Amino acid sequence: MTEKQILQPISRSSPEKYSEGMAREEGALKTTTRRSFLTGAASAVAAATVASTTGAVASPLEVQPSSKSMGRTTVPQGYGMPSKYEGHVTRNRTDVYVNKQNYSDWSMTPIQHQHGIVTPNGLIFERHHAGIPDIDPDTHELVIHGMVRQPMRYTMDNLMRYPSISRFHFMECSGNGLTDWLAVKSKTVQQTHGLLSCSQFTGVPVSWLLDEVGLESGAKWLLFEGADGSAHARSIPLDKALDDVMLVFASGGEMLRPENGYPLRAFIPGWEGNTSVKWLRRIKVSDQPWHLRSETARYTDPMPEGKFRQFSMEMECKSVITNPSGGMQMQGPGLYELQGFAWSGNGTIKAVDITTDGGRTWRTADLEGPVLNKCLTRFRYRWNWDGGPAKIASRAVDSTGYVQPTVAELAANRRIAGFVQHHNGIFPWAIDTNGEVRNAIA
Ligand SMILES: Nc1nc2c(c(=O)[nH]1)N[C@H]1C(S)=C(S)[C@@H](COP(=O)(O)O)O[C@H]1N2
Ligand SMILES: [Mo]
Repeated sequence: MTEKQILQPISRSSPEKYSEGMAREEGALKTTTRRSFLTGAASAVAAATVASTTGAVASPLEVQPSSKSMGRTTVPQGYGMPSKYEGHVTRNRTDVYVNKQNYSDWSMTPIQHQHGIVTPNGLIFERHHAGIPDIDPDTHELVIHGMVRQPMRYTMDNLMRYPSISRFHFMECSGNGLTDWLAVKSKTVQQTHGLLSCSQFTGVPVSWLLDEVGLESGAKWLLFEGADGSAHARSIPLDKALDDVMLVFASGGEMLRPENGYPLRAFIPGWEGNTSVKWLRRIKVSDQPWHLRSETARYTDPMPEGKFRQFSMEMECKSVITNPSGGMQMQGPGLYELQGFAWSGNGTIKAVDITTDGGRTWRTADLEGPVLNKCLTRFRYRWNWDGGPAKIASRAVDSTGYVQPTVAELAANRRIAGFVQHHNGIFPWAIDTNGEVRNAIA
């Protein structure tokens, strides 16, 4: 589907009202249609229509058809679905990579359509190496063994009888932004930054179970292994596990979706998504890491001297403007609110700066609470677009003082050829005089 998101300027006469979140003014009955979805060749004509509906309405409010009849009745039992008018909000595969099979695959979160910090469960990006297994929680078990005093086997029933905790965290694949290194650029923010999600995750801190099995002295690393066809596994340092690693069975208030690890996954806050092993079946305790495929052949960073860096697992501070973003269409000069997300695997977001002139000058954006540890933080910035060519970007700073680097700064510390992991560079969108927004990464 080729849809264009139309961005309406905020009425110039009432910017201060807008800041109170207003969509309607008393008396004049102004409506601010901030966006509308249009297809193909009709877009130019339709865009003009959208523009003309903004502003003062001459006639009094009419009774609309939905008020003249009874609505649909509630089904006695069923799972609620989004409005049929939201059908364009979907997870999508990449637009520039041609995947030759469906087993090692991924789909991306439409972050340009995400309101607030929580990604709906049906829109959490998917990344799997051997398809999505269908696991029955009644037969699924987790084993903890290795350098422990008492190896244990847990059913899902056992695990869910433990006290649990719920935490808001982001999850990002270390390959997020990998197409930005390619010659062919992705168009939308979904495709440049959509290997990213955020939810409230519920589960049991792994430290409680480790306490129960009893660690032997010298224990330093944990193996997490999945029950999927790839038997995906990662080595996690014990320090991290004891700090904040969770065994998660729910996100966004319900049990995990099959694609996200149902019925049980590891959740390693702030670290590359690959470490959060889904369909978790085994934890083994050892005194050293395993140097698995995802720690040697993959998920390593090429360094300038020709070596590869292993175990670079924290997702460093990053941000991106989601509105406006690639593929959207600005509707003429005026006041716009730039919005986006910032996040850091090393703490909270301290500040986000915005440039609208390609990095010459920077100004501070507003952060919207809650600002949580290792969690998406929303930023907003009001900008008066004069209709000229512009280059907009965001730059985040986290609680450690780390500043999101430019692509040039990143490149100076990495060997670019083949470099696909851990791209947290400042990301620019270009706005043309005709209002088109496009990927402007060099
Ligand atoms: N068992 C298993 N766990 C896995 C994977 C996998 O293929 N198998 N993929 C990993 C990768 S690369 C990422 S980015 C995250 C993605 O989690 P999500 O699909 O819930 O977004 O899961 C990780 N855990
Ligand atoms: Mo990943």
